[in-house]
Amino acid sequence: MVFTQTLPLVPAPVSAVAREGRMPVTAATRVQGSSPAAVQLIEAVARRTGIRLSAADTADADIVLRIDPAMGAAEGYVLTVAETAEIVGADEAGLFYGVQTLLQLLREDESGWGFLRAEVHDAPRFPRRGVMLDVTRHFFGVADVKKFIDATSALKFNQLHLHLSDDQGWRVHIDSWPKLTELSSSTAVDGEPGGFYTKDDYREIVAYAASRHMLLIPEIDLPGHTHAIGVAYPELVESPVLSEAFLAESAKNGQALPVHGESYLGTGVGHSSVRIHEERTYDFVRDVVRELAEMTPGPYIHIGGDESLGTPQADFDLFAERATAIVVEAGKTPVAWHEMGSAAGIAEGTIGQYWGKTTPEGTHAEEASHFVERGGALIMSAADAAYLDMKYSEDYPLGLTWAAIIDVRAAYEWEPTAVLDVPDAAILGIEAPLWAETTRTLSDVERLVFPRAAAQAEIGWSPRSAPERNWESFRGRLGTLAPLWKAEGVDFHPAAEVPWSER
Ligand code: TNX
Repeated sequence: MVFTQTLPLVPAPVSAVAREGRMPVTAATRVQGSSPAAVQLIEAVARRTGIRLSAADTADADIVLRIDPAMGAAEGYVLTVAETAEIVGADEAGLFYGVQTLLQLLREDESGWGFLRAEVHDAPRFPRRGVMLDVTRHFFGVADVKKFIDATSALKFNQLHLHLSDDQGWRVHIDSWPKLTELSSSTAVDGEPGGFYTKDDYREIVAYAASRHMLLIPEIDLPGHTHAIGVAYPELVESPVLSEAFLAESAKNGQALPVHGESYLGTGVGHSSVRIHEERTYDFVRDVVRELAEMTPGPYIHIGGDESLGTPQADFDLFAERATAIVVEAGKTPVAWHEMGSAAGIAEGTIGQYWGKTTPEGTHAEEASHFVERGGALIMSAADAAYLDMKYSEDYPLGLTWAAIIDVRAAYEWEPTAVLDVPDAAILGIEAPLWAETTRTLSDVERLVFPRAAAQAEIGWSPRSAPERNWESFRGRLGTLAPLWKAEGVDFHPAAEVPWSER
């Protein structure tokens, strides 16, 4: 059996050699140091096994964690488990990832708990490995976001993109435009309750993500997906543009049409736009970007740009140029959905997020390539492979189908450098978005995200040439995550393609 020699690790490391036997884990097992990674290890082992390892500040502890900057590769680590265990991180993130790998080696058998013996050398393929959570169509509070961070950072994702504004709601407080949260945050799709993050909530999420080595990327979606802005400030937003397709879709779904200045509870897209030729629009964008930049330590601000279907092309391009320039003036690097690549003068260095298909359609590839021509780079979120909100199967109760039906194998089998005709170096990494039209609870979110996020984690982290980097190996390794998710209370879809293990 091929799986018996394979270590139960996802994402697959650069190299891993299984050794004979296990290192027992008992209450007498001592972990060196009080580093954040050591504390996280002790807490995670306690949650999983009920055994609380002791902290001991001696170099002869049973589990030693240390940083060696000479190791080079950012986020890399070397993990050795024999009589004792050692994790050497290239940096704090590397140490954290070494701990995540060690936790996947923690297994229970007839003799009790132990770490499988192994020697692992590891570092990521791509510097950016992201997940996106849409908190607009349904709102998820701080505790939910923290749990989402825990479960995704354990798969070595290092970027959390929060989609903070859309037609259905505005989800972060902005002091200079207070009506946004006062009037535009209380509802969600189908009239479900909404919500928003205070500035303290937002800072708490940023800090929590950082403690798990995840960088927060806030998105304010512009110039479309802005109906909610018009509920608070009607003068900033055009009247809804209702295309034939939009009317048909709304009728099919039995959803009321959007009305200027009133909350929108449907899921239609492409009907809204801010006023492109009003200076006040840019005062608004400047204030929002400034306040977000002040509370976002990471280098990026996402300015949206998708599906502005009712906005004339020239207006859209003008807006894209001005909005990205505003982000640069605020000292941040703009990120935008690939449509903004239509603007000749988009700010230099803007990062494009490609959400077309694995075989590009229409103008998508051309728009995406323009970011690279302007000195920027790309994040790949191919909708028919990496989208976490697509159904697993036709009859799956959650999710949408417009891009594809994505089973676990389809989520796994795509190559981010093979989609567009750009140099490999222009691909910063991948991002897997979870759009929240159909997810009312965090459990709903988790069942769409897990296990498919693990497939995206492996695509983002593991070398394309790693011996285990194939579906047959992946499905076996993936199945071994079930007991870890159960111990953490993370719901997942037990897809029939995967041989799930009990322990
Ligand atoms: C398209 S992908 C959208 C979102 C929807 C999503 C649903 C993208 C940039 N925009 O507004 O939520 O499809 O899958």
